[in-house]
Amino acid sequence: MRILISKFRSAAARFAVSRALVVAILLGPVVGAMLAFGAVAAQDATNVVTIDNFTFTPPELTVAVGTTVKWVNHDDIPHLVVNKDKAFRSKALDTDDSFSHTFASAGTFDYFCALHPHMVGKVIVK
Ligand SMILES: [Cu+2]
Repeated sequence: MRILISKFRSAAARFAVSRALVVAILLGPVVGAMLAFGAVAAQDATNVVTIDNFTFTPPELTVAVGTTVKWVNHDDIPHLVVNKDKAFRSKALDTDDSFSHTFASAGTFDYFCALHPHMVGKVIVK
């Protein structure tokens, strides 16, 4: 009887180990996908300029050549993003609208809002 119980216990232990292995195998890609998503989200966040209360944040952003910068308007009135040297110009951005521009060459890109010219910002591309 005692032998029977110990056999049962070791079988149960084996089952627990193999079940843990199955869970690990199944969760592997999920965890990997979550990590990849987190990395993409983090990268996005660094290249976003938000518009809140008539202010570009951050007012000055430094990025590498080839980076796409995205402006998002959180105000409940429209804003435009216009480069002083006409390298880019958004349409009027309503609440939660966004505008993206990819910077293909190095330089300093001063921009302002065409509707509220006191709103200014700068992207430095290195
Ligand atoms: Cu504006």
